[in-house]
Amino acid sequence: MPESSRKPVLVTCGLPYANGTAHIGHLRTYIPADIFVRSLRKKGIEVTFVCGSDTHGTPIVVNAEELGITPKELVEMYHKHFDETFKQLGIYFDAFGTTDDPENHNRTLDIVNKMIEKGYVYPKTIEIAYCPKCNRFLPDRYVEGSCPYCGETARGDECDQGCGKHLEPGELQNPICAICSGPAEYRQQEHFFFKLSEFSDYLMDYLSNDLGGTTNARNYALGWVKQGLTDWCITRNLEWGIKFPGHEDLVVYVWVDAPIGYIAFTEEWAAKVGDSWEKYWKNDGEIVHFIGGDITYHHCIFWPAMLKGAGYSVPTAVVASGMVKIEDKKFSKTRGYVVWVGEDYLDQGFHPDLLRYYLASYTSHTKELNFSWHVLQEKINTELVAVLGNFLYRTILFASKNYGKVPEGELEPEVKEEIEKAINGVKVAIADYEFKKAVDAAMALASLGNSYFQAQAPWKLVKEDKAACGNVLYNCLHISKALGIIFEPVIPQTMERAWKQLGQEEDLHTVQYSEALVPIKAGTKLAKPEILFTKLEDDLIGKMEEIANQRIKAANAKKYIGKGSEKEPSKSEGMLSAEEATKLEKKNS
Ligand code: B3M
Ligand code: ZN
Repeated sequence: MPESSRKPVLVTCGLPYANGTAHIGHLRTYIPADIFVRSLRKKGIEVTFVCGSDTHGTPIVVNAEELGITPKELVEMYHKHFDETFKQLGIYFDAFGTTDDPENHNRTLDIVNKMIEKGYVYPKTIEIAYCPKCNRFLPDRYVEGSCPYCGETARGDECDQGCGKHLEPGELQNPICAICSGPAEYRQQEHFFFKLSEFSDYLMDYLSNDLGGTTNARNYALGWVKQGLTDWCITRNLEWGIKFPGHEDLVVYVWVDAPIGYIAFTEEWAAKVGDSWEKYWKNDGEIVHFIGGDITYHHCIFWPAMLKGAGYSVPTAVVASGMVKIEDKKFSKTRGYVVWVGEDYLDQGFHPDLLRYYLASYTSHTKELNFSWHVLQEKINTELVAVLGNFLYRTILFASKNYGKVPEGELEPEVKEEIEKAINGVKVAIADYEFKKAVDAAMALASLGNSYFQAQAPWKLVKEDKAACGNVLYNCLHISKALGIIFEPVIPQTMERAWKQLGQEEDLHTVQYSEALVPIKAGTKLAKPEILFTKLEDDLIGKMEEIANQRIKAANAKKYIGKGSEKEPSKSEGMLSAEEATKLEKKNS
């Protein structure tokens, strides 16, 4: 079956919480997703790529309260930030909405009502943490205590410091109010539950036989189903959110309406371009979710059960990325082990493609990825500068100096074979979510180009036999064209520059892989050659390391001062105590 007859594919990325700025941890999911989308398009497959801001739930309300603004104001600010940042990085969503959009309110109500109609939702009186001093119920992040499973410090809905289990309201032991730090008590209240336990057999079958994506996601999820699923409390006592039908005092739990955002954003896209959202969510189009590994439970258990229960299509694949480390230390915003996309990277003048390249090529998608300025320097200088950039520049420079255009020539069979090998390597690897393997396959072609150029020594040949030399350059230029196409998904902006230098007029972003085998046209006028990648110098990397060290020191000092002080932790600095903040950071990372 030709690839282009594959069904349309909807690709989504885990929604960023609109309560903080973008960091490298976010990009570990979004950049590979963008590469995947670009690669599908290069295969001629119809793709829709959607994402949006996650705007509900306690993470948003807590942060807005700390800043003294409304949740709406908070999410508007960060939504704009994420939208702009993604574009700067070359990540273009077909729709980037928010979970507070009317489309999401409506779709959530529809799904919740369907689940109710089908008898999958029931009321139950449970114990909810309540702070008598603050006079309020304490959902999720508003309450801390110890995990009933492993004993670690945990928050209301998740054992975030220990075993990672999702916690239901009332499960947390020794609850403490996260606002006033006073002891909380449990009070009885009626809430609504989704009969997740009824989906065990369905999920077992779905996870074992139907769900594609990375094996880490599938295996974790199967393990949880085998342990036994308990029903899921889907309502919360909050003002901000999507009201639970018929109960003005309750909203749905954020993990109900957040993934429904994927559908709402597909609807937003469909309305904008006059297409159908149902082809993905009601029919048999593919649905591929890119997520961070820490939200596998929500995407492989809750989400397919909800969709199945409400009569919607379920995901075809869940692709879960590994965690990010910073300079070999566990990622932590509060401890300073973080790289902010704006202030630490783009604002310092680093090109977005360098980071895209790093994230795609450092290691396999499901493994832990370490970011280090030193490694960035080494990878850029020895791979992008010395191999890919060097080959493209020397080829275009030599050809334009000596011929001014693509000279006459014929593609040598071995060269053609190598190009085919590279295209196939890239296509297969990306289809398997093996982004590093794809980059390796593409880079092997650039290496081959360099060896070929070196072995043919055109700088000598040009003096002896200009036509033979022209043939060598013809082959090099054709390899360059192929490189532009196969590297475009990874480093789109830079490859577009190379593409123009090669005198190519078509839009590189819509050019398909098959074009990489179409011989470059002799006589095509070459544009002015320009260096594509410049070396990252020691000074710059030293400066970045210094900034990172200062941040870690400052974070440590803050912790020290916090501990020594007798006063309540100041609420001006993000308003949270160091401990609360660490937990929030962890969730947001
Ligand atoms: N907003 C972020 C996270 O927990 C969360 C993702 C929602 S995806 C539907 O990683
Ligand atoms: Zn635990």
